[in-house]
Amino acid sequence: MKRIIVLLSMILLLSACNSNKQSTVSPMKEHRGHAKVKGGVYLEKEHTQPKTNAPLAMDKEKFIKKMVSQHGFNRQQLHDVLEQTNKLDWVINLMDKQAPKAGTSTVPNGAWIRYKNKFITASNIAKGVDFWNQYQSELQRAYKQYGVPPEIIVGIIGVETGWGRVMGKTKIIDALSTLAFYYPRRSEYFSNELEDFLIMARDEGVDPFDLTGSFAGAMGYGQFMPSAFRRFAVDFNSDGHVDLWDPVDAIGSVANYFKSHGWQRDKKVAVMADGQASQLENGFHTKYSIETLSKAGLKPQSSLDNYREVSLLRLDMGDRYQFWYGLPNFYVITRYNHSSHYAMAVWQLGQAVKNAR
Ligand SMILES: [Ca+2]
Repeated sequence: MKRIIVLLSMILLLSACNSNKQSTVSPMKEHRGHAKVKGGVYLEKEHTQPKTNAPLAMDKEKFIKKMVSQHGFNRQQLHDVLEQTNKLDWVINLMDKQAPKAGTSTVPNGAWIRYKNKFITASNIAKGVDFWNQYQSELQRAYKQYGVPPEIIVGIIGVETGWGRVMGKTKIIDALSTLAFYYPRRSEYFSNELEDFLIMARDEGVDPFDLTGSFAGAMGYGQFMPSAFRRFAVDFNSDGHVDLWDPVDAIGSVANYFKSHGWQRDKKVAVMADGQASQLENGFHTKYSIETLSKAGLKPQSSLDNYREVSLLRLDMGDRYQFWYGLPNFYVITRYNHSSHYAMAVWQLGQAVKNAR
């Protein structure tokens, strides 16, 4: 997934405290049907939306041509479907606000503490325990099959959606068509996502206008993007459908995502260090030998699972920095969202829920 998702998750989780639990009935199940035209998507009813005259970042006709020639979509129906989408200017504004910014603080100011406190709270831990207890057998089955432990799956679904409480209310087709056709900076990425989304809706027999998610098109319990759906989502409850709004399919899909990105069964994630090494570059993408870190002044607080090469992680605790040895499984968590804070929050939330059970 992308950095945008975690920022969204933060906003959503903050608002989650004030909102009631959403219906857990999957929109996939509610609206599953059959397409009326060959190569078409299923449409529950005629969707009529105002047309827009704004300039295009990507040629709609070119997109339609590709969907017809490569995936056998019905040209006229797809044209009509895209005509009925809404251009969401607020989505473009939000995306602009989240464009990468340069420059970070050089003195500790508590950035990690502020981030962590959005997710690792007593109320969140209690909700995580409930989720774990409810889906204990499925979480165990996922661990057995994919090697990914319950605390990681529980941590991901907790940080992403508060265990299904906040899965987003934006029409995915509006979000994705807005970003594909009216947002040049990410147009290529989002037109590919729109492509995968339409294929998903057609394959699963759901009306694409019925599916809601984040403003960037992330869906369901684990906030999968459509491309992740096509590559990694699985039918973990064996009902014949792959449904990101079904908690059991989401559990299997998150586990499969991790396994596919190189998760190593029963290996550690990260180990805290004694000492300081502020002179070294840090981040999940860095690579150091244990000897280099030792010479810099760091010592692991427990075994490093025989790894000889690690990343150097630095958490801003407000009054000081805390250093960690990042192991390969930590890097795998960042494949879900490219952020050390994100990965650390997922892991620590999962651990906290595990300890509270
Ligand atoms: Ca299923």
